[in-house]
Amino acid sequence: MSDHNITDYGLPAEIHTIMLKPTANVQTSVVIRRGTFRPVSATLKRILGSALLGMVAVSGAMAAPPPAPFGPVPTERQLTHQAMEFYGFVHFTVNTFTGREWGKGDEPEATFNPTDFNADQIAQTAKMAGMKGLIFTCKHHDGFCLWPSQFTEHSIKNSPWRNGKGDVVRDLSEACRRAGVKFGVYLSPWDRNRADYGTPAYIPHYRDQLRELLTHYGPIFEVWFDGANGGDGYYGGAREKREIDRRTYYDWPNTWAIVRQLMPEANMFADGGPDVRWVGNESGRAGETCWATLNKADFAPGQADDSRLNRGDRPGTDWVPAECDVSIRPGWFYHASEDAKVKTPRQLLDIYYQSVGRGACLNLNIPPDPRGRIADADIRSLREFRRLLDATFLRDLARDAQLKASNVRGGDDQYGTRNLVRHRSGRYWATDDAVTTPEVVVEWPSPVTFNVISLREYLPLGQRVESFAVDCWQGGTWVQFATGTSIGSHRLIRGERMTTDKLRLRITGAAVCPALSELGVYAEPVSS
Ligand code: FUL
Repeated sequence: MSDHNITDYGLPAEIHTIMLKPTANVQTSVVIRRGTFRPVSATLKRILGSALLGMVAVSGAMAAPPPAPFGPVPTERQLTHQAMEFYGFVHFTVNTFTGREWGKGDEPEATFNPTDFNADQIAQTAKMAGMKGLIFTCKHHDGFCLWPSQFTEHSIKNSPWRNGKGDVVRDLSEACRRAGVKFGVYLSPWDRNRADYGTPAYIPHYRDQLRELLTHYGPIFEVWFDGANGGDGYYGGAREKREIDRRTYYDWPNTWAIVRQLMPEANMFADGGPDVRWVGNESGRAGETCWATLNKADFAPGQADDSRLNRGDRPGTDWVPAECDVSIRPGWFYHASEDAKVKTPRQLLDIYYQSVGRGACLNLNIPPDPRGRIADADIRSLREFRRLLDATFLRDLARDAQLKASNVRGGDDQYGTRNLVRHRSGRYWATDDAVTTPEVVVEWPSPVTFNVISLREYLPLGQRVESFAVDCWQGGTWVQFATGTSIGSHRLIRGERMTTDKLRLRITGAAVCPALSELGVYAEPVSS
């Protein structure tokens, strides 16, 4: 309900409320401050009348009700997370010094001894690349803790680095805050060092470590639960193979409850969620069709149907969007032998379009070297990748165009096409309930050249669109530029460069009337 105080008619201070037009969910009341009631003159009635009409227009009291949400919808926590789109992983531990990818758990603590650790250099690299957060491997499968955990001796406190007084988790979390980059934690459930791994005694230990990380290092935006679990290891000297029941061993519901209680804003990543799901591969590629919904009861960390995770389930019971985790190098940890195999800016760009551009988040791993810094080769690649992205998305050509839709909900400006280009929070273009296959024509006064289309659905109303097509006006006829299926939080379509003064988005299938918050048109720089 919105109130308008009219105080400039010289009326005394008693308050009367005039209900204007109650609609399904919008009511506007006009509050007039008055003292003694006096009959209102004809002129005043006229003034009041037009003032009220104006206010009705401003307040949106005549607006059509918004579309009803469809299917599962994201939580506030998930919305915030999906909006980040691009963040990074930092894999750093004893493996950085042994050259392994999976430490066995028997590495002496003295193994960890970076020569020139610089948390700011790592956080600033992430910021330069455009990452909105960094997730740190506080403990990988080898069990070595990169913070001085009070629950184990197998940690940094027994390493020579800073005479055992160092704390990488502290340094990196603080450097991230200085850089304006959010901080997240990876705590491997599998611990190849612990003698009690595989027995019930390990679970309280794992939870103690989780509590330490969630209470000592400030806000955590994501907690990453790895599905890699069980197998051979040191296990306190037993040196044997230990299998666990991936579905029941960790008692996940009660482990996750700790995160909810101590860090309610954190999103939890695991194979099938609860908040963010694995995309089913480590190459950074979401499915060409990628739904944000999933039947999450079918999954547990380490028990995953990769192709379903890659694509999502539709219909699906829960909102669990995908995250694409991929390393800038072949391995997750730094190996000098891979210095020449750092992904090129173009490879990173392809990954971006196939992850962020398919409605998933991109979690790109940048592993520090034995100095404790990101190597030059990685920085060079990230810098050029960022430059190419910025050069592409600096200017939305649709902002210079006229956008006309075949239908606008209630014929109402509130749901008009300008919401597709102005990106005002909470605003979107929507159609009447009965219209599920509308189109929008984008027209420029003179031809433009583009090769990237950007679409976003208004996520609080669920994932509604099931297929779409984009056409380009060429030689007096429509030529198809691209077709697609899921849109979700973001869909980027990258094609051949086209020059035109008219473009058309056709929604060719939707479960219910569409609600889109963006239709952007961009051009990659010719040299890229
Ligand atoms: C996997 C792990 O086994 C890898 O070492 C790495 O941490 C990757 C992100 O997840 O499951």
